[in-house]
Amino acid sequence: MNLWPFKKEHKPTHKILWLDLGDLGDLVNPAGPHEQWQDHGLGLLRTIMHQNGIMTDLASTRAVTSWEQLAKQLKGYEMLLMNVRSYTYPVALKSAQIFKELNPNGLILVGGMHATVASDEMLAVKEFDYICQGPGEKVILDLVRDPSAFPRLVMGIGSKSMEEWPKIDRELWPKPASRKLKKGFHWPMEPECGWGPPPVATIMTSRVCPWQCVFCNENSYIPNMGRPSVDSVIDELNFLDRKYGVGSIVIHDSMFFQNPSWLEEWIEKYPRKANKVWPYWAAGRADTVRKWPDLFKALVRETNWSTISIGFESGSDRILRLLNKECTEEDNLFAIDLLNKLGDEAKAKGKKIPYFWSNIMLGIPGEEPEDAFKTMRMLKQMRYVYPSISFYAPYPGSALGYQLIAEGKSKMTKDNYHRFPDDEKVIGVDYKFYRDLLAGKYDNEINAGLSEVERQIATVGMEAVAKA
Ligand code: B12
Ligand code: SF4
Repeated sequence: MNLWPFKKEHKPTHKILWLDLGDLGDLVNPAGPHEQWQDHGLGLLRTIMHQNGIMTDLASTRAVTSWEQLAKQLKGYEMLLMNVRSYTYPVALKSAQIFKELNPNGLILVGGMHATVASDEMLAVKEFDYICQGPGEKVILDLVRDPSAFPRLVMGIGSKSMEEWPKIDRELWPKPASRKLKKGFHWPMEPECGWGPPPVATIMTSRVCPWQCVFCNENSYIPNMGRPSVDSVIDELNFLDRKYGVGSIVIHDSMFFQNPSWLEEWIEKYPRKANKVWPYWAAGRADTVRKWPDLFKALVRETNWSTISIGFESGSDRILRLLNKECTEEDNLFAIDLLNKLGDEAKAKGKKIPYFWSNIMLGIPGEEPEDAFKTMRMLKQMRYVYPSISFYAPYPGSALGYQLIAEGKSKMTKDNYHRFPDDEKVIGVDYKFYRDLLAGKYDNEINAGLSEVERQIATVGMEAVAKA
């Protein structure tokens, strides 16, 4: 097997090492496409550092298949940098321990979402020398130049607007690490994942979601930040297209469908100025689709918003309230009906049919069987849908996550921040019921609440969970 970097004996080129995180082997022989996606936090900070003359080497836990292989690449550095999310924390911890064994005088600087929401957990680990909470773009240079000028827990500083961010130099991202994976990867663009043709360009056009869903709650830990201009987003896409080729786009924003004036400008300029009106994946909310239906229709029809990710989460008002989703059953049904019509219209004209990427949560503490049946009924009313179903996970950083962790009800441990959609995550939730539900054992109850037409729409089963 060919492993990146293709040298037997690894010799550091620079003194600082950026370690890209993910499960071992994800860039060698990955389980699915999402594991191969690149890390914008690492890309942005590494670009800033290199543009300012602070050069770094790169390794990736995803590009090796054993800790021994990783260890070879960690030796001989003065500093290790990592972007740690909760789901990469176990890998970050193990890497830090290996790094310190090999480089006892080396410093480890970490930042990222987990460092932000679970800094206590990281402060208790002696291997982490500096832990940065929040955005790092305005602090990374000073911190790396002279860490001793900072306290161990560093307050990150972000840009006022994403317009100030340099465009990521995508060649600073890790490469696919096997010959097989290299073929379809299109590095430094990203591989196809079923939403649009390759090469895929992942981009971000906004950083913060202003809502406060209790299972997510982003804006409690990312300060507000302006969107980049529509022109600069299109310029970057055209640049990437000229240099590497672009087949489709994934807009990684937590919430793309916000700021109507920005979206109106996008509708006006993207079809005219982009080299091609590439299809894209992006996220919205059912309540705002209902609030701004004309905007939604124009985005789908005119800008090729072909995969619309909506966090429907539940088909039951009781649960939506519990989640502080600020969307109702009626909002959800409005959005579903609208996309069914837009899909039918596209089909009749022989055009590409827009699909929902429909995020659904089951196993929410307090959910009753009838709530779950309503969710399944809602899903069955979507005519054009990729269901993305997962069991609710109490992540640190979210209000409900913190509460369940404090009550000792979370089954997610620091050694394993379960991130697989069908893992059991909360004590007291009847997962057998949900597995039976997804295996079709309650289809009679579910179908009894549906009209004849709705009943004919595809059945949703356990395989949908695997796709999430
Ligand atoms: C894109 C994205 C993804 C992509 C990831 C691609 C990749 N390889 O990175 C995909 C779609 C694969 C994904 C999947 C998941 N994701 Co996700 N994802 C995001 C999203 C929307 C954007 C991340 C991003 O690029 N941000 C922009 C960059 C610039 O920010 P950043 O990486 O945080 O880096 C900044 C700072 O953290 C800091 N920083 C970072 N590193 C360092 C290092 C140092 C030394 C310093 C000083 C500073 C610093 O500076 C950077 C610049 O400001 C975030 C939400 C968000 N708004 O960030 C969720 C988010 C990270 N995901 C989350 C979750 C839960 C998941 C899933 C588990 C969801 C699921 N149930 O399936 C899966 C897990 C996937 C897996 N592999 O296991 C949570 C993580 C919660 C947590 N506590 O960590 C988030 C925060 C969403 C949320 N609010 O719940 N995700
Ligand atoms: S779940 Fe979606 S809408 Fe709710 S806060 Fe998170 S990103 Fe925003």
